[in-house]
Parts: sequence; C-alpha cells; structure tokens
Amino acid sequence: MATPYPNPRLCVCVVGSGGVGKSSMTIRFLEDRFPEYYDPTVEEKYVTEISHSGKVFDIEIIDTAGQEEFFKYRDSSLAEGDAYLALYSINSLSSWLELKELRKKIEQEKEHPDEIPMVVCGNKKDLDEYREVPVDEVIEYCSKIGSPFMETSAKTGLCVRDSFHAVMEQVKLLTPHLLRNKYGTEVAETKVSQTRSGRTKPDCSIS
Ligand SMILES: Nc1nc2c(ncn2[C@@H]2O[C@H](COP(=O)(O)OP(=O)(O)OP(=O)(O)O)[C@@H](O)[C@H]2O)c(=O)[nH]1
Ligand SMILES: [Mg+2]
Repeated sequence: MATPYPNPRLCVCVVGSGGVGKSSMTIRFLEDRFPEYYDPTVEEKYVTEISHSGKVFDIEIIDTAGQEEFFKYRDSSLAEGDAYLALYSINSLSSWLELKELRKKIEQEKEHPDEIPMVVCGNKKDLDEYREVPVDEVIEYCSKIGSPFMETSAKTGLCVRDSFHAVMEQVKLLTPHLLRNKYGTEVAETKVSQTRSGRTKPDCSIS
C-alpha cells in the first residue's frame, strides 16, 4: 500500500578523484561484492533504502566521475548533492590533495558551506603497506571541516556500510530538515530488521 507520507529522498554523492574506488564502494554497499575490473565512470545513479536509527530513508546515490573528461557531469551533481561521501585512496597522495580541492568546489556551491554533511574516507585500506597519505594530516583537516574520517576497503568491505551510515548521522546533525517528509513530519519508526543499521563492529570512525 502506498504510504500517505512518502519518505524524503536524500541525494548522496560519492566523490573523489579517478580510480580511488567510488564505484567499488557503491557496489560493495549496494550488492556486497567487489568488482576487480576498472571501468571509469561517466555517472551512475542508484536508488535504495537505508535503515538508520530505526527509520527507513530513501537515498539516491550518485557515483560520480573521477576522470577529467567527464567532469561536466560530475560538476552538476556536486551542486545537487545533499550529502557527500568523499574518497581518496590511502596509497595516492595526489588523490588526497584532489579531495581537498573538491571540498572547496563543493563549498562554493553551497549557501551554508559550514553545514555540508560529508564523511571523508581513506579507501584501499587493504593496501596499507603502500600508504602515501599520513593519517594525522587527514585527522587535522577533518577536524577543521567538521567531518568524520574513516579508512575503508571496498575490497574487503571494511567500514563500507559504516561510512554510509556516518553520512546519515552527519545529515541528522547538520541538515535534519532533509530527513523529514514533505509534510514536515519525521519518517516513522520502522519494523525493518536493525541488523543493517547503526554502528557495526569495529567502530570505524578515526575522527
Ligand atoms: N586493493 C583495492 N583496490 C580497490 C579498492 N577499491 C577499488 N579498488 C580498485 O581500484 C580500481 C578503481 O576502482 P573504481 O571503483 O572503479 O574507482 P572509481 O573511483 O570509481 O574510478 P572513476 O570512476 O574513474 O572515477 C579498480 O581496479 C578497483 O578494483 C580497495 O578498497 N582496495
Ligand atoms: Mg567509478
């Protein structure tokens, strides 16, 4: 039966430079699998539900392009996003530097640049032995912008679900009106199993 108070649809943009694992994180979250191949993305959109804090929300996930030739698509999605999962790869210093530039670009799009729900993820944690990006530097930056930081691996699944839930937490904290439906009422409690919501062990947040 159609609900009389449709849930709000939140637009979550997965951003970061080319090859950091945006598509892999998205597919790991949606389908719990890891595609080994690399197929540069133009832009992919997915609609799914996320059960968070006892409620179900509709989210649109935009898996954006990291390759320069597709930036015109990415830039229009940057403006559209309600919240951001911002990725770099721990074995690529340039991807970290590019993430900071991307954050500036997103800030320019927003009326309230201090209230951007964003979670920063250092992906490819399984490649720790090739690390180029020091954790301390990221922690310091994230505390300045007020974003949680976690290290993830789309390959092993480490902290992938937590990163999307952390985005929901940021939305709750910074832009809670986006979680109300168009009648201004809160999304109802759900009876959906909670096994996929909330925090899972280990606690992935680094800051
Ligand atoms: N070892 C390891 N490889 C990863 C991980 N995530 C992604 N990869 C690999 O990195 C390559 C690029 O991954 P994608 O997910 O396509 O990267 P992307 O950020 O979507 O790239 P663009 O769409 O071009 O921007 C692929 O070969 C993936 O298999 C990870 O956590 N660990
Ligand atoms: Mg991609």
